[in-house]
Amino acid sequence: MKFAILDGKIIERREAKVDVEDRGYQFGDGVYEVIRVYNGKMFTVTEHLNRLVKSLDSIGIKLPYTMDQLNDLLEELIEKNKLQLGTIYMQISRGVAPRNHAFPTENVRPSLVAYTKEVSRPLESLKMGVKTIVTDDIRWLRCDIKSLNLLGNLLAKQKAAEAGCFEAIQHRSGDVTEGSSSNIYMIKNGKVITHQSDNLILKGITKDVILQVCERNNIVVEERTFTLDELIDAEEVFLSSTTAEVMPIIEVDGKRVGDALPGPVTKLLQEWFELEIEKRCGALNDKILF
Ligand code: PSZ
Repeated sequence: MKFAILDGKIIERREAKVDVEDRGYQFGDGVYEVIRVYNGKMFTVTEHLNRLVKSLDSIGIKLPYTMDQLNDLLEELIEKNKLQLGTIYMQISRGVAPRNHAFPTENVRPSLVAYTKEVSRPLESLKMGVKTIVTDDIRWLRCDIKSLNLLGNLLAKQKAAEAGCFEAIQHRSGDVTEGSSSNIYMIKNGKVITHQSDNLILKGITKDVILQVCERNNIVVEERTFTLDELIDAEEVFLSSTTAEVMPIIEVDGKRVGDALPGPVTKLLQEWFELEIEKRCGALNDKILF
């Protein structure tokens, strides 16, 4: 039997249902997080919970639980679901109220939902790299909020899927922002270059870990805007996310990156990232075979 969290309680997964007037369901009026679990332990959970609170603050939802309570609930959920390798999906909406664009005035309790999923590491793709397409970034101007509103991201990802690609790299007038569900990086003269964490991208937790690892290993990082032309011309390209980790990109819009194999800097970052997982969550059974 599987379990889920519904409004602060752990209940059977199939009993976890929300009201049709939940504002998350009607408006996407809420925020979410996806947390990776390795060896039954949450990776960078504090960073994810901090980002959750930041997202909530920016749309005026007060979290009805302390960080410690949330952390304990999530740990209990992992235990009850016997999750070793997978993800936790957690979302908070403004709550249930009669449909009205303006926020409810009476005290409405935000809805919290969380559940787990078994997800293996994408080892084959991590070793061989993935293909991508390029598409217009048609999203709103607060992509720093991890909002439930994902239509722009979904349309981009669907375009990638239809092209047989792993990810869609989005751009605004030729400036690369981020993937539909990932951050994007290029390597130029051995330097790691990625979009600055402003309102146009989500500040990835994986990105944070990668930048820390770069700093410790004296890899120069430039956080700046870069163009599609620079990207196509780069020595190496990769993306990052909670589940994709450090994922080499070998093709952009049908054009090969370098010699269409994961590059040396990307591979180093992958090795260091695995070490970081092991440091925080213990030894991994299956690793990327370099
Ligand atoms: O399972 C999946 O496919 C996941 S889990 C998290 C993501 C995808 N993506 C998060 C994300 C995102 O949605 C956007 C628009 N930009 C960047 C990221 C990377 O954020 P982190 O590293 O925190 O997962």
